[in-house]
Amino acid sequence: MALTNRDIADIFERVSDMLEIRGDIIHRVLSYRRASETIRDLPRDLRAIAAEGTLTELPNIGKTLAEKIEEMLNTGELEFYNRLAQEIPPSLVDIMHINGVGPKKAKLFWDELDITTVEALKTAAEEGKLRDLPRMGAKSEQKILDGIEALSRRTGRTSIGVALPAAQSILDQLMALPQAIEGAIAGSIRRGRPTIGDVDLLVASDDAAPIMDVFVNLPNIARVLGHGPTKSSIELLNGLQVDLRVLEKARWGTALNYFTGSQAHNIQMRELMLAKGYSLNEHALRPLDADGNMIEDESQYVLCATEEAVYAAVDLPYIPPELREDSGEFEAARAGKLPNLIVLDDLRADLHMHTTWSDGKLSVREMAEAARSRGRQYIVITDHSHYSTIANGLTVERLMEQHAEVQQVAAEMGPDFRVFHGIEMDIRSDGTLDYPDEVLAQLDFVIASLHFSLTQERSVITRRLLNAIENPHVDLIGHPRGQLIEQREPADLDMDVVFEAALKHGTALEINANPMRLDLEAQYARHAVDMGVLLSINTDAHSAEQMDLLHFGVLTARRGWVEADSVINTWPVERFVEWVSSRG
Ligand code: DGT
Ligand code: CA
Ligand code: CA
Ligand code: ZN
Repeated sequence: MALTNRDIADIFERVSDMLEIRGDIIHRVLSYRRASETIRDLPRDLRAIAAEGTLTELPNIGKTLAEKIEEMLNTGELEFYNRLAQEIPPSLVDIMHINGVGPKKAKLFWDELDITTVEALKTAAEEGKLRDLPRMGAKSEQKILDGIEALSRRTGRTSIGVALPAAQSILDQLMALPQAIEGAIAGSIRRGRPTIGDVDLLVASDDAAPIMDVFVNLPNIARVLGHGPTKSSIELLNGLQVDLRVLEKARWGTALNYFTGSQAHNIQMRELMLAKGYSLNEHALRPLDADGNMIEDESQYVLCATEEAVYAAVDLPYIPPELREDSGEFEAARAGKLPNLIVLDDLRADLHMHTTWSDGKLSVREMAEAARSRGRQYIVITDHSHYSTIANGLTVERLMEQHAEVQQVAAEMGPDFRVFHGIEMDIRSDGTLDYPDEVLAQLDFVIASLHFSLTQERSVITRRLLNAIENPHVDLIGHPRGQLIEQREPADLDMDVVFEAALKHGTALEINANPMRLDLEAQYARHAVDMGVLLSINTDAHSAEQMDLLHFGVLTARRGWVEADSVINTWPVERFVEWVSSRG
């Protein structure tokens, strides 16, 4: 089978990892890794670029790598990789991806114990064979077992940050066709799950064929997986599968409801329908006779053009998609207690962003202008504190210099767009805060975040976070659990204790809207607001484009049953100012 962009990116990534294990110079290791990243994010098919002869114009692709890409496109293989695999077992790469194991340890296990697979490493760790190796011990042996456990929890699903824009772009192209009447992204994206298995698109039309034809002939897709009259599937260059179903408008409600799911929600819907004397599938409500058998007369089928009609058939109000997980939404709907979910327009402010003073791309003024042009009414500039040296964190001295600049920009922006000065302060590994109280007292708003030593044990890291929550100057905890979706496990915090403390001290907790983070995740956000804890949804933007990610935070909040009033940056600026001034 012909190799796709994703296959080629995967091969380069493996080559890079294998070279690193072999101990090649870092420059060579990185050249393959960067090429892999370039290819993975490429919006166009490599085959087309190769045909134009412009491979070397891509970032991070020189002559040698371009030749290797052509070799793979032409032969489906890479001779260099095959030779390398004779020398370094490719399965060592999986070992290197265990949290806490790098290339050196992978090589150590291979050299000393002939371990080449994760399975063999697990057995060796369980049998206590790793602890006596150089630079190892019982504790690091246990960490490796934890790391293997964490690795097995990774699912290979795609971030919603990648899947949603891809789905929207395809849907937009289909909706531009005259035959398309209505369209929607269904499935897990519509429910706002942080990760996506595959994309489910629905289009209503009386003439499916031209829509299907455009779909399977979209430019820059990896392959067509199926092409039928009402359902087709394609695979995108990044490996994501997209299913499209085309159906008549009269059945839109039942189809959209069914394909939005979740499966657990659908099962409950079917039960409710049965109690009403209907069998429900993705097409229609089909009446049952007195013995509970389906009546085969199609003229008696009930078609629903809207989802509202589907819910009305079981005497329920419309249930928003983000709640459809069979986690209490039916009870709430029956009791008339569905939440009035927050919407993007409720957010008046963004309270977490970075500038060139630390690791951001734009100046204070440019970030302010970018936020204003996106309709925000106020922002807080929150660069990193000193402890984050890799992010060019601010010493107290530089913080004070920045203060002058923020005030200048604030003055120039006028009264209708307020710019406040804050900080994203590190909670150091030893649990102390990165600035003394008298410095914090001078800032308009203080975020405290954990960035380092996230694998500390539960009691230690929980205590660390409490130090920040309990400090009267700290207003918000940034990305509280420290997770990176599909990449880094959250810290092992005792969240009940965290919520109790946040409630007691009135400290808000963030829903970081960056789709790599989505932290707090929905189930934690729901628990927090249930207890009365305040939240804040922020982009943590390091560039203007990242300010457009706010809606992912809103989706996450909606999945967490969050209403606008619990979120401090929905408040008018006067109320926000009053709240921060009432604190330390
Ligand atoms: P994903 O793709 O893993 O991120 O999650 P979903 O929820 O998008 O799941 P998917 O794509 O397999 O199916 C889309 C929707 O179709 C799903 O949410 C509910 C519905 N569905 C699929 N298979 C079944 C099934 O076997 N039973 C029921 N009741 N519903 C199903
Ligand atoms: Ca899906
Ligand atoms: Ca699907
Ligand atoms: Zn941060």
